[in-house]
Amino acid sequence: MGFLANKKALITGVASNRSIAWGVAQAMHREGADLAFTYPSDKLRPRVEKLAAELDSSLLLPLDVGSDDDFEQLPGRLREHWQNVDIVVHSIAFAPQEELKGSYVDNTTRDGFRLSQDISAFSFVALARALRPLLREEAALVTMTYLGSERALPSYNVMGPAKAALESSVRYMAYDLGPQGIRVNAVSAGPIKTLAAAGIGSFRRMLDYNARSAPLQRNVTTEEVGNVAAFLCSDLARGITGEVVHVDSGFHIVGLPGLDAIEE
Ligand code: NAD
Ligand code: 0WE
Repeated sequence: MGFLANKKALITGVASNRSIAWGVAQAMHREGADLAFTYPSDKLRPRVEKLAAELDSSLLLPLDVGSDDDFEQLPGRLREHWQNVDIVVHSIAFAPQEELKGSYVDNTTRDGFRLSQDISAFSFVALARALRPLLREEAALVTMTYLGSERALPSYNVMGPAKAALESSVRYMAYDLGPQGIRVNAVSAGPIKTLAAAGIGSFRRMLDYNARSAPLQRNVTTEEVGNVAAFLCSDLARGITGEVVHVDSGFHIVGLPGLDAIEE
């Protein structure tokens, strides 16, 4: 029996079979969880529906995290099918494409800053609040973050402060929900070529630099990220909350990469 047997997991952020959320869903399904999925628009529903079916799920709920109305309706819609939820996966980020290039100081607008904080950081606490009445005792929430919250990197720009806010929010959510036995954690994934990475200039070069510099000398997969997210949401991780676990081949611990790696 899998380590998530008899658990019910709500998964956000599946856009394709390359999505990190898809890796998480696969791992959770493998470990015995029942899955429900959210989709951000009617246009994207069929894609999510098809993928959900591959993991024996037909429970689909609309959720554009920019919509207060969707958040208000989410618990009622979920309750039509499930009495409660054990696991919530948040795997959503957005910033305007024009702000993910060039100078952070010159290119960051008030609207872009607000939007990235709203969709990428506020949405996690909003999701927790909306689902709070359905959360089982000992429920677990997990979100996806990136090293750009802790370090300055080229082009990540306005997403850096958004991920910093998300990680801080993880700690405040853990602090707040801990007394009820509810845990909140984040996985800081290394770079992976997903749709959210598709539009980024020189992403290929970033992937190569990461692979060459990291102790494991390779990039991570959505399967590896998914396994850690599944672990964090399982009873195996009962003692872990408010944590940010790096799944990045060790890239974040390196001070200076092996000189062979950067001089090749
Ligand atoms: P992805 O494009 O597959 O997933 C991003 C998801 O965000 C999509 O499913 C999209 O529908 C959803 N989304 C955007 N705006 C939304 C809205 N208003 N309402 C609801 N959903 C919305 O890309 P991904 O790389 O799997 O990204 C998932 C998460 O992983 C993000 O938080 C991202 O920051 C994080 N992450 C990605 C990487 C990477 O290199 N790919 C690394 C570390 C962390
Ligand atoms: O968090 C992310 C991606 C976030 C993201 C990506 C996009 C592209 C399309 C947020 N908003 C948008 N908006 C769009 O219009 N990652 C960790 C992947 C990523 O994105 C980068 C990276 C890495 C790594 C952007 C610049 C530099 C590195």
